[in-house]
Amino acid sequence: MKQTLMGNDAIAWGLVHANVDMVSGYPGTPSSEILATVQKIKQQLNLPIYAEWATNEKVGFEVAYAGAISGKRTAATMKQVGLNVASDALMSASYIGNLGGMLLISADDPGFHSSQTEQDSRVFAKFARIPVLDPATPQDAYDMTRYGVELSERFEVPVMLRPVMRVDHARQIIEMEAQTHFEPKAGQFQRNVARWAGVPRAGRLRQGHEVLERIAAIEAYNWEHHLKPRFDALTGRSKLLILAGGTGYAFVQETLADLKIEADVVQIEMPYPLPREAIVARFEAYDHVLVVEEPYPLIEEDLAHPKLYGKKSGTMHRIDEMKKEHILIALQKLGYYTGPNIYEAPTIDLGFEVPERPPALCPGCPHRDIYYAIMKVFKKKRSIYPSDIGCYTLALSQGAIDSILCMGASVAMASGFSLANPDKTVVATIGDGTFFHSGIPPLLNAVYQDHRFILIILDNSTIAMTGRQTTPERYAPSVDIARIVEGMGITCHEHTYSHEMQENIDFLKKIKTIFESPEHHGPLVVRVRQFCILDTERRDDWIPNLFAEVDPEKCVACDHCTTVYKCPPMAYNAEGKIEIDPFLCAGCGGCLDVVCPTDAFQLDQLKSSGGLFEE
Ligand SMILES: Cc1ncc(C[n+]2csc(CCOP(=O)(O)OP(=O)(O)O)c2C)c(N)n1
Ligand code: SF4
Ligand code: SF4
Repeated sequence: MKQTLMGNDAIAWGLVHANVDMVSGYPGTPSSEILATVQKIKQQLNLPIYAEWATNEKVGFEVAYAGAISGKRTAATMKQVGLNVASDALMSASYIGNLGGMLLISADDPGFHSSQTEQDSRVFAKFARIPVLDPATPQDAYDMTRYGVELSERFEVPVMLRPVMRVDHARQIIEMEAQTHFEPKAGQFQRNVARWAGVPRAGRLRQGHEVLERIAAIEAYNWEHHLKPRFDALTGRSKLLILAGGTGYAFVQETLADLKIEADVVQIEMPYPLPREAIVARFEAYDHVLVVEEPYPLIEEDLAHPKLYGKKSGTMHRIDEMKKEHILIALQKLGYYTGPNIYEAPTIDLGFEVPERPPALCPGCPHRDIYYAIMKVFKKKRSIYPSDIGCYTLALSQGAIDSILCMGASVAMASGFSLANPDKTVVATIGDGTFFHSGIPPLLNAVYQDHRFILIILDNSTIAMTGRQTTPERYAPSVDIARIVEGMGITCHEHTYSHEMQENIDFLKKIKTIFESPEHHGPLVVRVRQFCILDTERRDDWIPNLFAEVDPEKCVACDHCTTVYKCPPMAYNAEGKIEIDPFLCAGCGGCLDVVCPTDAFQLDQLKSSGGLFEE
């Protein structure tokens, strides 16, 4: 059956068609749609699948891994930086192995589209000594998902599927199973303490030898089943051989066709483990071997050969994502193409400058108001603002954030900043999703070591940034951030976001007084209950439908609202004064008081009474 699918949907269908009935993951672009689509398929076809968001990637991996140890077919999904979090479990899982097939799906993001690093999950697979499959297209992603589960079962080790963003989010007409005959395996844990609970040194040393034997066997399998048939099919008509992994394979084919160049091309479907000797023996017939892969030079480093050209040799780009222009330039450098750069983007003179539009918080997002209030109460000169990863990271453009590292780091960095800068007030911010993910251990650390800072938990009861996935608190009301904090023996100061800015400011002034009082010591935690404007389940309970407009007589174009408050509907008109775009304004009313020094924001009576939309 043919079906147009996005890569992540293809992976989800691949899991279902591989009879995977336990999928556990943590959201993160570009991987998030995989688990969400499994959830949809489960509902549509009424399938008995466990498909749930875990509290973080390590937890997600471990849930799936225990299922695979019990003989079930399972999968864990995450983005590449999530694999850092799950890596502790992965490293040991590779020693111990599994019985049922387990697919670890780690989606990479070459080009940093929505990630803080460009790291290469294939390198992690090599580090853990597990095989990795690198799809070039959504069709590959579907096929390799099914194949990866089988491979994992055959060799009793987790197998990694490493799609990149251009595979996750590309759409393609896919050939897939027309019918879903879902036949999951029953879980049957077989007690085997020596295997499942092997301890150093005796148990793990033996398993270490098994890891080496297993990876050697997979290497040989890679040659027999993947690489040898591809090398045997080459024409040998060109002196150039191209080894292409992931999207590189698709880009190479298009580039060669565009430039009308003949070359032998081998797709490297499993970039680790590679049978080096067998591969380099095939280099004899060629003058040059170009490696096209992303983002790191993994294949190039593993094959290390004088005829090899790629990122390390400076022939291919070193950073940023794959594009045809990079391959054209490499072909020029190697002397196989002497024509013009047909991919160079033309410069078009529009006659005006297109203003930059950096990512911004949504109109009406409460994060904006809380950051504005923080800056009003805890003045920049006397404060340090460590923050975290979530929608609120976008408050960077308000000047309300001084540091971002990785999920959960705001809390431990607040500890570090407070120790290193005792003359400053450290005001850290973190979302509820990130607090559950990895914010709790550093807070425990700060409590028992008595580190002095303020932590503001921005609790919108969702993981907004990656598509509003669930947080534990949302669907399990017994999970209460305040009680978690109080369980550490400290008070959780509660505030409910108000569209009246002065109320937010007054609350934080009280917090400042408590924090500065001689009796206070250690971390002071605040939980601000708020909402996400895209959260349709809760939005109407929060939005007061107070739409704003600007009194042109009062606006002095001081820039305060466009630089410190920064709500997207606020823009300059032809007279250089601020106007509010009525179609962008969300009616949150947040800007009506305090924000404008000349009080130019006022209620748009017509729109606020619904008049603008009446017949
Ligand atoms: C280790 C890791 N996993 C996943 C992500 C993807 N990610 C970015 S922000 C975020 C969570 C944001 O949720 P929350 O802290 O509740 O803030 P909100 O977006 O709701 O304001 C996630 C999962 C990441 N950056 N790093
Ligand atoms: S998606 Fe929600 S939390 Fe994120 S910026 Fe928009 S309103 Fe704020
Ligand atoms: S009322 Fe003001 S703060 Fe709220 S969305 Fe409209 S312009 Fe932005």
